[in-house]
Amino acid sequence: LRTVFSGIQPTGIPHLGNYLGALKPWVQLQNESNPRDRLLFSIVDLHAITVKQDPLLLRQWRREMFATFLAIGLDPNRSILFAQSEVPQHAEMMWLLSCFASMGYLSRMTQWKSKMSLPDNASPFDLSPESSKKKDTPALKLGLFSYPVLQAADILLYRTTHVPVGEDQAQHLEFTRELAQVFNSAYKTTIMQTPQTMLSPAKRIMSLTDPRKKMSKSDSKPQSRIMITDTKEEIQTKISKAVTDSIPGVSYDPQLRPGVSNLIEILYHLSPGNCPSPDQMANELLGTDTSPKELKGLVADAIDKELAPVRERMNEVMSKSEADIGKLLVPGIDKARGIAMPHIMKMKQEMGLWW
Ligand code: AQP
Repeated sequence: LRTVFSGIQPTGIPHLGNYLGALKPWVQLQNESNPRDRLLFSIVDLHAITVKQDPLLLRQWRREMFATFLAIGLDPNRSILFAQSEVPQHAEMMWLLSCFASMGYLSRMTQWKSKMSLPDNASPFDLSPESSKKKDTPALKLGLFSYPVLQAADILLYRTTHVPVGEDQAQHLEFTRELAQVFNSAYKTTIMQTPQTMLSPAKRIMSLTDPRKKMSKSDSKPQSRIMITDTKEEIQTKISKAVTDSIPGVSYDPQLRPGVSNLIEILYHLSPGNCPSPDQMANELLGTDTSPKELKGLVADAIDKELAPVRERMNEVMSKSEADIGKLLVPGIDKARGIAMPHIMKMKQEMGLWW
């Protein structure tokens, strides 16, 4: 039997990358899994506060993210849906694991560097308050630096066997497995389950304005992403302005033609079963006779077809009162705590933290 855990940060309305890379595969997993599998999907709000957040906006985004869960078809009777901050064991587990996390390993992770717009070879030790003042770079916060430890805690807390994520998270999963093994060997135990990564087929949907960067909720340019609540007109406008190139026809070559290839990739993931790969889709269905403009028309229609029902259900859920939405979250919080608590107890016993 499998235990599946995955999370998403409440840092804005999810975009097409989150939808194809995470949310849609979660619903498929839920609908195809053995009824005895355990599925946990979390709004990881403790991760969101590793960068500055406006409290009112964060509150709104948490609510919108939960509405998104329901709108895409996650079922609170089948999946355990909850916000991370409502289950205090995540923070407790993080502390226990922090005592095993290597600073060297964490300094090589890319997330804190990309969130602070630092080069890949940046070192946390160059970012003490004194040196950062000199360089006009904000000081690196412990929470942002240790983000992967919290992510490992999220996963290991439920003895998760499978973690469905996009490619950007693969490095963190590697770290999680390493921490699990370090803990097991330190206490000569098997209490920590080593989880498997389930990479979604839509590994990395790229920004529409800069197709060499991934599509992201926190990109300052709203035109860079399709939000799952965008209207048909908004989808058409954003896709029609998506950066492509001046090479005639369409072909799949992410290095040479990142913009066109990203659009083909999107179309491919929205046309299940039509073609075995984006490459073949470009060669067989599209080819040199299709102009980038025609490709954009096909992509915009496919996105709208996919997102129209999600949009409608999202509006329905958001029209419920705050109290009614809150009530729907309670069973998930209780179930998550019910799994987390005994596991933390066992860990503490292994560690000598009991009377
Ligand atoms: N562009 C993407 N293509 C495919 N999958 C993606 N994911 C994110 N962006 C893409 C997957 O979505 C899940 C949830 O991501 P997250 O909210 O935890 O944070 P993130 O990966 O940092 O995503 P964003 O949208 O870029 O948020 P911000 O801007 O707040 O950092 C993960 O499974 C991720 O792989």
